[in-house]
Amino acid sequence: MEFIKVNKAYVKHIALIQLNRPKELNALNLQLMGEIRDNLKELDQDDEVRVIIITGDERAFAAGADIKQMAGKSTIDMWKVDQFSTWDQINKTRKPIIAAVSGFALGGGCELAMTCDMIVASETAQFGQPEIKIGVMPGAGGTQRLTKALGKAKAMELVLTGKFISAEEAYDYGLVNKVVPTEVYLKETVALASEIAAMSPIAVQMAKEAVKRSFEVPLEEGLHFERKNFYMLFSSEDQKEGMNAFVEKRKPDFKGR
Ligand code: DAK
Repeated sequence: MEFIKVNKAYVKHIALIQLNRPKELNALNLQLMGEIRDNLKELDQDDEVRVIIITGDERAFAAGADIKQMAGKSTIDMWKVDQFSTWDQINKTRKPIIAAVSGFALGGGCELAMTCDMIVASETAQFGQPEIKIGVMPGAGGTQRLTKALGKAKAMELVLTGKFISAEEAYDYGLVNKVVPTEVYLKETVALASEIAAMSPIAVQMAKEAVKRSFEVPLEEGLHFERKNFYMLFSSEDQKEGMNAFVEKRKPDFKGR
């Protein structure tokens, strides 16, 4: 791997993917995105991993897709590369993914963070979709996910002017889960990931699937889907362990079975 670093056991049950193009503010070139896709696929299959964190560095989570790589491309060049299958794969990851964001999360960087399930932001984080300033528009979900998170008025402002919002503002709009001092943003993300990693990984993944479904289907269909997953969990050992532990007044030890 050239553009990311991966630690499968950063902390017990928690894997860390760190974008590693610091000089280019972690601009997302095709190879980097492919590396994220391939590693997420592998981590999703690894029973030891329960939660995945994606981060950059203090200055930038990612300042967008690599403009230098895209500048001379034609429609057909872009079509042939079929980047969307990479982004779709990220979106299909069953395990929860938390973005630990410091500095710039712009364009594709903001879209990558929003494709994750939760975002922990440092005080210096800035979010935005500045594609409009370079003659294009968001292409990896920005117009949809930002609008669902921020509402029409604010999303429209960000997408049409390219201006950034601060971590605090992103928190007020519900785009991020929490804002913490820069020195501890990764530590705080690990703390959140650890809380989730202590739960039944099967229940976590089915719950994630059901929450995500709520963005795509009408309420009745979403409720039906939720019920199916709820019933399915009663055939897991973890359900017995969790409920027995409660009755016996002890901490559950979930095995992911
Ligand atoms: N691409 C390539 N290089 C970048 C970059 C980017 N997005 N952002 C920064 N860099 C590079 C700079 O060129 C500079 O390199 P050198 O000149 O030193 O070689 C280095 O990183 C440091 O940047 P600056 O010198 O500009 O640093 P400043 O602190 O002055 O400014 C900045 C930071 C983040 C405000 C500025 O760098 C900036 O405006 N960057 C561009 C932000 C942007 O427009 N992002 C949106 C890009 S378009 C798709 C999926 C996704 C997308 C498209 C398609 N498909 C699935 C098909 C996404 C598109 C985008 O994200």
